[in-house]
Amino acid sequence: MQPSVTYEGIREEYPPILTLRSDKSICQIALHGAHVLSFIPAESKDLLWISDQAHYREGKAIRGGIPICWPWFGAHPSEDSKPSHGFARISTWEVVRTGTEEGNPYAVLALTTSAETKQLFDYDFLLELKVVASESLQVSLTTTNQDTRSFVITEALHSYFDIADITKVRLSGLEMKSYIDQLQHNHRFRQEGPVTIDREVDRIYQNGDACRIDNPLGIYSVTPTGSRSTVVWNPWIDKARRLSDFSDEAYRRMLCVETANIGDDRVTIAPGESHTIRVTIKKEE
Ligand code: TA6
Repeated sequence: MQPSVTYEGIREEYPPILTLRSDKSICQIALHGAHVLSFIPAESKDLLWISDQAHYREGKAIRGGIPICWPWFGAHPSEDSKPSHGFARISTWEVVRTGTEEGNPYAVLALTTSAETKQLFDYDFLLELKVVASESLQVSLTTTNQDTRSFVITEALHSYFDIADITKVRLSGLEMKSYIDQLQHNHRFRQEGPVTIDREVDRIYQNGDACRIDNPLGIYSVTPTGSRSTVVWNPWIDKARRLSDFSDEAYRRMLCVETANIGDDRVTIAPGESHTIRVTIKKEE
């Protein structure tokens, strides 16, 4: 099979999507939010989870896959009226180029300053997402400051993984790392041993190292570059029920391990400078 990059819609009302296809994997990306929807290595199931109640419309983030949180993570620091997790994931991006690199299909999408973005983030910027699909999935988000003033961002590649049964997951690689527990008044703790999940978890770890998600579907590696924070989130029963795009039992199937720069790890970018955060996802077994 020749590696290819093609446009194809998967649902009538769905924004256009790109499909990166080779004999190693298939990856789909929606232009809405430059949102990686799926990554299916050969002879495997999708490593990413998408809600069967996801919204596919303007102004809404798609629940699942890899939403891009930019230029802020979580609630806006001072203006509640601004969209949670920033505006990158609810904007329509442009396809800049596609092709193959060492036999692997890739796509580069871009979002840049507009009147709408200036309302929310009063700086000139260029944001580029590069996705390369091989046996692994490499997602790189590059911010370039096109303004005359420095600006500060927080960011995340907010990856949702399909792990089949949350009660049978062990997340390793965060041992002895400190973390902020967003469910315990942002108090700091230190991780003892692998992370297992038996309740709502929403933690920001001080971490730039690779993690491994050992689950009933296999072992997934999540390797960050240019990232010093890792967020681990599962909404569990009550929060999942409060989310309109989450079926009640869906919390059992998913786990977020997010490659980020948040809080003390925020990034200051000087005029003309660029910064890249990257995650490489692979099914190891
Ligand atoms: O994953 C970390 C987090 O900030 C959680 O607190 C939860 O809110 C999640 O992101 C999803 O946020 P969203 O705005 O997509 O519902």
